[in-house]
Amino acid sequence: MNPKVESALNEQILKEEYSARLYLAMAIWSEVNGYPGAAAFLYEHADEERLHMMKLVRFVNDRGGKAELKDVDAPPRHYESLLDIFSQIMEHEVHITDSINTLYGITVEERDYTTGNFLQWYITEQVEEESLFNTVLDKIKLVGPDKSGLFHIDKELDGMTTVTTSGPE
Ligand code: OFO
Repeated sequence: MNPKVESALNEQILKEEYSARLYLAMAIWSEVNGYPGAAAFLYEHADEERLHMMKLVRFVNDRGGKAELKDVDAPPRHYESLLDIFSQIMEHEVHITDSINTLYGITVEERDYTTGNFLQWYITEQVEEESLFNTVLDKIKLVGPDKSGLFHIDKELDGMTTVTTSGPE
């Protein structure tokens, strides 16, 4: 495997692993602060991020490279509110989208079209995630600090599954 692409994929593995930990930390905060629906949603999303990481791990190894695990930072433990959580999620996902786009750019520069093709799944996934989280964030902004509004949003989040883009396993 092209060493530049391999190293960039390994950086992305770290980012996906951090994403899983970030959503886990947010789920824990939501659960102990009276938002069981948001907790269920975020626990599920943490699992999904781990799948994003695993898909990269398997790809790197299958293509003759070696997936590397690096030190993962601890995510924040304290959050101010659901608004704070979903604002941070949006910011984080925009950063992940940038990172996937940069990675895709490296595959083009290195003429590694197989990896570029594989990354299409992540590009589509990011579009869907940003749209989903934007919808949730808009709703939270709309109700503001109103407790009964937040109660309803929390209930709605319980039934909302996080997006999984179908595609190559
Ligand atoms: Fe949130 O999609 Fe992976 O990181």
